[in-house]
Amino acid sequence: MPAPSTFDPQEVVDAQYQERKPRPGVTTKRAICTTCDVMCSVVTESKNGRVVRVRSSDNPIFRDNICMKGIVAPKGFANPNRILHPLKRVGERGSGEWEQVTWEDAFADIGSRLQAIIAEHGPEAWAVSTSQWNTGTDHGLGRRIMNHIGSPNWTSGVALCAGNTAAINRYTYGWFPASDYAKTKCIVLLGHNPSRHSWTPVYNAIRQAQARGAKLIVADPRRSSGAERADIWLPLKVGSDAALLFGWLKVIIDEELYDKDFVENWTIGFEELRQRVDEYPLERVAKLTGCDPEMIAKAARMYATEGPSIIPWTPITDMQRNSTSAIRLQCILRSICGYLDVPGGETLQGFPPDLINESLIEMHHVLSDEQKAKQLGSDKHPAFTYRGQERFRAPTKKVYGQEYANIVMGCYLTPPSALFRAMAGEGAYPVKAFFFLGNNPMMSYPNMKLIIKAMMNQDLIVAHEQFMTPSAQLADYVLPADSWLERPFLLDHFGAASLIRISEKSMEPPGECRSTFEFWKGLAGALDRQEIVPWDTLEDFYDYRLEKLGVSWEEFAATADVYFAPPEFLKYRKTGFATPTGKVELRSSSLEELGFDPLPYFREDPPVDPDYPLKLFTGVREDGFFQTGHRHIEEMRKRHPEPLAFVSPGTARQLMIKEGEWIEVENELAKISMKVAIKDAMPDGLVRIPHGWWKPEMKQGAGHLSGALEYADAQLCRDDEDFLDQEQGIPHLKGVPCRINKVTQDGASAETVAEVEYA
Ligand SMILES: Nc1nc2c(c(=O)[nH]1)N[C@H]1C(S)=C(S)[C@@H](COP(=O)(O)OP(=O)(O)OC[C@H]3O[C@@H](n4cnc5c(=O)[nH]c(N)nc54)[C@H](O)[C@@H]3O)O[C@H]1N2
Ligand SMILES: Nc1nc2c(c(=O)[nH]1)N[C@H]1C(S)=C(S)[C@@H](COP(=O)(O)OP(=O)(O)OC[C@H]3O[C@@H](n4cnc5c(=O)[nH]c(N)nc54)[C@H](O)[C@@H]3O)O[C@H]1N2
Ligand code: SF4
Ligand SMILES: [Mo]
Repeated sequence: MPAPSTFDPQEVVDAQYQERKPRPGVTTKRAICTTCDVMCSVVTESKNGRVVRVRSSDNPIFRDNICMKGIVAPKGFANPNRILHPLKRVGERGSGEWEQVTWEDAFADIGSRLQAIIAEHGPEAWAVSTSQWNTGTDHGLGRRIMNHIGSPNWTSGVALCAGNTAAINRYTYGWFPASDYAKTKCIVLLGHNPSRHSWTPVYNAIRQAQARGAKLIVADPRRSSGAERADIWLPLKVGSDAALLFGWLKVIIDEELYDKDFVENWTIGFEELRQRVDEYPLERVAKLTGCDPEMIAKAARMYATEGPSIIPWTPITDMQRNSTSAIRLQCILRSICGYLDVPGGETLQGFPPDLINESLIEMHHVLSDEQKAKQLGSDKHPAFTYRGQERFRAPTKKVYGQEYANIVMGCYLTPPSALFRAMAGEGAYPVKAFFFLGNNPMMSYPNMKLIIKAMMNQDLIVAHEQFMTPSAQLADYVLPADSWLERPFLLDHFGAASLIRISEKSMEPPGECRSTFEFWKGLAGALDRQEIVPWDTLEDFYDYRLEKLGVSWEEFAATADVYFAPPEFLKYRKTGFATPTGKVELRSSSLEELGFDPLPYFREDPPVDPDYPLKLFTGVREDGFFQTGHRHIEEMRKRHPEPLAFVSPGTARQLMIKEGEWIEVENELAKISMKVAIKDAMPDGLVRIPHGWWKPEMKQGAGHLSGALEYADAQLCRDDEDFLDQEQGIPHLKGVPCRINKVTQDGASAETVAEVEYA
């Protein structure tokens, strides 16, 4: 996810501040924490060559941006579980037996095995999955190698977190906007619930905006901490965001609260949109969302009249059956209310202008059309694949200066489920080599059992990891990765905005841990294609990226906390929008060409299955962990010793389950174990499942996977068509039918109470 610009960049540059004097014997460095994807600017303090402390930045703009995960990071990376040497599997896949090898031997073997797979099955049989913020120094190099070798099959966690939003935003106005928290007058949070230890800078920005009088509207089925602070809380039914936004549009259009000039001059399809919106009178929306129609109308009026308003990117609508429509509706609201590219609204910034951007580094033009057409999933669910994004090439060149814009890395992705099906032998062609870097694929994509099957069916699996995750346990090679304390880093805000920030290297990597840059450089060498990654070191590569500015990395890092080119507002008046028509496409010509409804719509849930009468959503972040990580850190585990499933007091009563009791949460795919936590904030009938649970202390290897088979929510996440967004093929994680089983003393599941109660 892109670190949002929650501050006014000019203020950062203008800020006069003194760096705190280091204590004797202590070296300080300015760094960027990439323990989570919001990427705070922090300061590290080292003694005797090791980082002993992470504290917040001296720069007043960033000063409060730090959370417990950042503070504990040095301890987490120094944990004895850290993988320090390359490991090669011995015995069966998943046997849990490894031998230590050298990087050179590992790459020699990986290179020749990958070449053999490509010779037999074609380059498309090689797939890669990563998450950019973790890998940090990838910078598009993995993609660059794949494009040269000829494989389109790259996927990432960003397929269901921000990357897909970026790709879908292009269908309406050609770019992914950054929300201007610093000047906005009204903030709308669709679920999204930043808090003191979850996305701290965004939390701080929201609090600051509220302190200067900005309004806050929160739509959340749960009475979240954000809902408690909101001016309006809409307690909608889980998964019904798109319906709610139709309600807002109905009010805004009927009451003529939109920006008529903008609509007339800069949009196409308003009349058709109006007709579609008329299908959603407030009474219907109230039924679909469970919200009071008056409150829906009040919130819509607040958004339209108190502006400039922002609807910041929310991961919640990235993970719904109606994701494409829900995202498009947000884009449409921003547009017709006149909030696009204005201060306090949503700014369309383009590439960082003074940097060789990652889309250029990726070199998508070298991948042939024939290979692009082979991208898995692009037939059924093309929205963020090469096929779907093809029609933005020419307009993007016109407006932003180049054809390929892999904004947030989400624009030329393989939909994960299509990839795993092919890996499992159920696709149009075989995929036999799978690499994953900074990613725990088994637990981060839906249908974990399918992914395990897919992994067991591979000829070659390579992981670049810091820890022996359940996914890594099924690899042939686990290669040790460095951390953000141990490498320099140039952050370009995922190619979507004009900010650049820097991170100095604070200490040497332990053991034989290497950066992602070194990983890809090594692989290019092993494939006899050294010329694809011609730079000797990461610093040389950064020198190249900074060429336009005429400074070296060393000079740049020594002087710049933040570098930015001031965004130009209302630029579209000169250039038009980067869509095929040059206008904001309320009715999307591109979606229509792909065979989809060109207007947003709301697909209702399948009828309730009496066997699975409850609904679950996965998510709500735990303070001490990032996603599936950090379960090995003692201090953090003390805070969250076990996975907790949250239910309302009413639901607990009905199911006769008690606080702290172990239960099973079950659906058609699997059952997982959780402890009950009863919370007033939960609505009846909804179960909140924490994401990403496994226990590093439990037995490793196939059949065990360190407890992932027992606890991981990904087992319950469905990827059949009813539970996929039609345009993107991403899963519905917000409202999956399930039931709760009581567990008897000896651990066997008892008669399901849910059945008795709800039948
Ligand atoms: N069921 C379900 N699925 C989800 C979600 C959900 O809520 N429920 N959330 C989704 C969201 S929002 C996201 S962002 C994705 C995230 O999905 P992933 O990208 O898979 O994120 P993590 O689970 O944090 O796994 C990252 C791995 O990278 C490793 N790592 C950390 N730093 C480095 C590094 O510097 N180099 C290397 N090589 N490795 C490193 C960590 O040890 C960790 O194992 O998951 C998505 N999937
Ligand atoms: N400590 C910590 N912080 C993190 C992370 C972490 O793992 N740990 N992960 C980071 C990442 S990658 C991400 S993407 C963000 C995610 O962070 P958020 O965007 O805040 O997402 P969640 O915390 O999963 O859920 C937020 C809210 O969505 C509500 N919700 C659930 N279903 C629906 C729905 O259908 N509609 C609506 N409107 N609301 C719904 C929930 O009740 C919850 O209050 O957090 C980031 N911050
Ligand atoms: S919020 Fe915490 S974990 Fe995320 S970047 Fe900031 S300090 Fe690091
Ligand atoms: Mo995320």
